[in-house]
Amino acid sequence: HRPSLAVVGATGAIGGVMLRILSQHADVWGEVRLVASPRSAGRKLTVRGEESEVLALTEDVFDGVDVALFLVPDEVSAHWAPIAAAKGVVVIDDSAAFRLDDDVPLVVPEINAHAARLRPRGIVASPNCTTLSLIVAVGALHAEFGLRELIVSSYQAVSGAGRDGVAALREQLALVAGTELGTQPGDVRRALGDDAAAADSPFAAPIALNVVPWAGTDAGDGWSSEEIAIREECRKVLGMPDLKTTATCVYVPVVATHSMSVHARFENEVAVAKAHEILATAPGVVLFDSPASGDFPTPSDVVGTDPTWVGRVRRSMDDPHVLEMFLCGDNLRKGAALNVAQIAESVAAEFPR
Ligand code: 2RA
Repeated sequence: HRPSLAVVGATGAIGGVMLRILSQHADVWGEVRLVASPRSAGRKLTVRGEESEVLALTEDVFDGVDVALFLVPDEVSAHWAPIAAAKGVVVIDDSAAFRLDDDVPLVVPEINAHAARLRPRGIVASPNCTTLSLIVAVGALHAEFGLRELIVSSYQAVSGAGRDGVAALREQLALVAGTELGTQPGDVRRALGDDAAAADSPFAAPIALNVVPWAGTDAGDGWSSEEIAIREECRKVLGMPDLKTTATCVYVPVVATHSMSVHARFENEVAVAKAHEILATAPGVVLFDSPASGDFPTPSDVVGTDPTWVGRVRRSMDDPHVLEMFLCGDNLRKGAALNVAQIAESVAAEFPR
């Protein structure tokens, strides 16, 4: 039979992208059930060309479901994913709740597809958006050159912080547009400070006319949770628990698509021509690297697309083992919904036809 699917969090930012992906991909599913908080239940959404009513998240909603996609905040997943799994549902979870648990595989199909088959708790986790964009490119280079160290700086889009992040950027941009703000220390902060909408911002500083070097929560010793997530998730997906990894995570006034500058040191000496060859053929990667003709990825040019776009590939002038590059990946597509859909489709293939 064709397995049945539940999409939990169907009304959220990632849920919306998931419904589009399910409508675009080869259809491997029987019934598709849309689920959200009781507040959103009763809304009608379209998936696979059919309108469907959103059901409230309850234990019973998982009756008869084979696979459930959880596209919800950490605390919702932490509570509900084990409930669904206990009913025999295979859960593919996009939250951070289980990513680093030893008995939950963390899967990027281009890198470690096999890991999804061993899931003792019935839960498979999908990495953070920053990890995902990064790892399809770096993992391909690792297979050839042998990765030894990663140093990453991110330029993250506001939709990483959900619909509130996008709302904050739009509201703040409206307040600063056409002004002379951004010329005096603190003038942007002051101009936004009393605005109620700006006060609701999920960002630690103004995001209009600015960049904000803080993403997530305090992880101790000066690190943000997003920086630790990149380190631990890259180690887990690559199966390299001792990989040296340092990240600095920064929000920028971009709506969707995260960018990263990457310094990767390898065991073997690297050559740009060989790196180009690998990146040009790696699944999930597009090489776009002719900077003299203006060909390099930018978030506003690649938003809405599936792959990680890589450009500015250079060999370090000081170390023949080091590649520098710049990459962009849509944090809502591969960075979230697409990777979850890819894992789910590989699980669907396990069901007898
Ligand atoms: C972000 N990775 O991009 C975080 C949460 N999705 O903001």
